[in-house]
Amino acid sequence: MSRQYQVAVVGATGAVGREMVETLEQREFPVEALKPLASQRSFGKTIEFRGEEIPVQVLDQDAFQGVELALFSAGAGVSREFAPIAARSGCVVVDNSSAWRMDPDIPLVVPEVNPHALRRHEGIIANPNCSTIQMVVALKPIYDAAGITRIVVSTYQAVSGTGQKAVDELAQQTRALMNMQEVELKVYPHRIAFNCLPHIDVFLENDYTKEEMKMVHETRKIMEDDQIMVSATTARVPVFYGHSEAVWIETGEKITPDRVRELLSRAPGVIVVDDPARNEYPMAIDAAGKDATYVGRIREDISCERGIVMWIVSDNIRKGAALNAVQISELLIDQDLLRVG
Ligand code: NAP
Ligand code: 3JN
Repeated sequence: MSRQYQVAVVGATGAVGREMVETLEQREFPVEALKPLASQRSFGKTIEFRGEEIPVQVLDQDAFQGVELALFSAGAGVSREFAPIAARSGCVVVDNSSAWRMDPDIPLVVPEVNPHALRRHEGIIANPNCSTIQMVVALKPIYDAAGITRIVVSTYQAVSGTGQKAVDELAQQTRALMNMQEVELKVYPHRIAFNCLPHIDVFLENDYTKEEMKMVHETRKIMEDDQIMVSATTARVPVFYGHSEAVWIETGEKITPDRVRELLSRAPGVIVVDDPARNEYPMAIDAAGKDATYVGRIREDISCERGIVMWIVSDNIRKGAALNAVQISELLIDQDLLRVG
């Protein structure tokens, strides 16, 4: 019988936390006992795991005693406070927030791209932002074959990236508008139904948003190349699940669209859907609930000699968050790294 582990999920009642619990179950992760943790608000709630209702426990300083692996998705503030406490008690943390991503001592990992970075972990491993993950999964094979000097990306992000309350807001506003009623604005500063907001996270001094700058910094760290120029525009669209991205790259050496298709068709975690003559290209409605990153509309950029353009789609809550965290955890076991120190 192979080894089983004591696993905690911090933020287990949230959109990402619930998906983490489901992913652990679906992938038959060797969980001996699951400890769902959340805030005082969730006291009395239960989380279903392998057909059992497990009581949610309130997160506190002692919550990690005896826990070997903790998947965090309760926001950056909680991660900043509790991830070091967990690591000090001997538990390995895979953190889904932005709290530790850019710390030079903490690995920022996408298993298909930089699994080797896990080797230097000291108890905390960061999971990148969803928009970054799907982009680097698709770009890494091209980077390895031809180099990438510049990336320009525009995202079309689903409301589930903002959590369950935003999913409810899009549904409510859509219903209201179809029934000639007033819409309520609670989560976003403007109506999201039948609209498109060029605004994700807060605006920064350079007029980009924080989400856009996360894509810049995280891409460079994961690809281990500070020279890649990246510019992002991130937009929220009225889609429930699945982020789409129009990605333009300039390569170091010339590469043809056929060669890109060939590389991506055998790349881990990627499915090429690229037959425009049959109206076949990746779409959020097809990616929702799936594990893969879908790539299509691969073509030569007519404005640049070494440019390639493509369309990349993935489920933001799965590969963009929960699945990537569970895949990191699986690698930790495979490489005998599920230990601190
Ligand atoms: P959500 O649906 O609002 O869930 C938040 C979860 O955190 C809930 O379980 C909540 O518990 C818990 N929580 C909040 N404050 C807490 C506290 N002080 N102590 C303990 N638990 C607390 O949000 P979500 O969409 O799942 O996202 C959660 C976090 O995941 C985000 O803030 C972000 O850092 C990260 N995230 C990352 C990505 C990515 O791109 N990789 C994507 C989405 C989210 P209660 O139910 O008890 O309030
Ligand atoms: O908006 C999206 O589609 C992704 C959202 C990610 C997110 C939401 C709230 C806080 C993050 C993140 O993962 O970067 C954070 C955060 O941890 O800063």
